[in-house]
Amino acid sequence: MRTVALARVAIIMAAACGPAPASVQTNRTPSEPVPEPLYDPATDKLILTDNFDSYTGTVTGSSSFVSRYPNRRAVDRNDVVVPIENYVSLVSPGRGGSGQALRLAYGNPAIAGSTSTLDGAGDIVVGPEGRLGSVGAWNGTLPEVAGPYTHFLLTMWIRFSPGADPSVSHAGGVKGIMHWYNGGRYQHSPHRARDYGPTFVYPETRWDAGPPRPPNSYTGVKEWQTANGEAPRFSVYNDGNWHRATSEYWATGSGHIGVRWWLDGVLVIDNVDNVGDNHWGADYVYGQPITHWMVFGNFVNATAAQNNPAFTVDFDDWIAWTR
Ligand SMILES: [Ca+2]
Repeated sequence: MRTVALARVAIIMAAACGPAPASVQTNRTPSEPVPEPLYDPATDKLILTDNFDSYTGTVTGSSSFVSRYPNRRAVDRNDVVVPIENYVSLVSPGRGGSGQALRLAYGNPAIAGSTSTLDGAGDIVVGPEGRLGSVGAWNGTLPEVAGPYTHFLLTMWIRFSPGADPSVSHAGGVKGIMHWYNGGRYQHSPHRARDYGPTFVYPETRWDAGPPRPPNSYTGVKEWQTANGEAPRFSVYNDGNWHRATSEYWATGSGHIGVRWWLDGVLVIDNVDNVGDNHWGADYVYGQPITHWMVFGNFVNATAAQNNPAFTVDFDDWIAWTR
């Protein structure tokens, strides 16, 4: 997994999934931004919610993080698999000034520009893999709905160490929020890569929702909802404050297809029922329903991990649902 570069993943995924449907019905005016969805217990079906407050430790105590999230992976900067607690911790207070949050440490603190003193990983993968396949599998009390999900909504709060940048040492950055399906994933990655011409690297890191996804001016499709029609700059979100990320996926069987993504309540991308024809060569086609998510992925190789300034990324209050 680690050696597969972003662009390569995109090409493989595009080839495997085939062309997107030419068009799907919509009753929405394209110029009208869709408001950020909020979980409604009266009408929605909760998949999972977690505030990380009750855990006694990453791996220790009567209620450890790994007892709830048994499928995980941590790899050091030399590509060696290590115990997850080397790079994953619970920090207090969490969002809102109380409780706990989950902290992932990346990169090399010896590199200039580090925004964390923690020894950092080359790869961390944590999340509810294998926990969403049957009703009650999460903690036995939630009204969990078994996946995979053709309509999947996920909100999480994310905080980066101030000035964090996963894409200093390599344009590929890290994989970011990974929405997994059978055999692959839809990624929301911080990176600088462009797999289309004429310039192949952004001068600054972007937070993409694609593999990578070109500006609207290149695709001819209004997917990015940002003012310039491009992936948002990562520098807006690496200020040390909590930011809210909400993604909505539609895939196969629901009558709709595509992704929406809101950052701090602002719609940054929307291609639901308007995914285009992928003439630019590499994009997701949303043909597979979501099984689970994982964060926050890996650098493209050990050299990139070793040479990237250290940073941390925290997570709190994630909630997933379908409707
Ligand atoms: Ca919390």
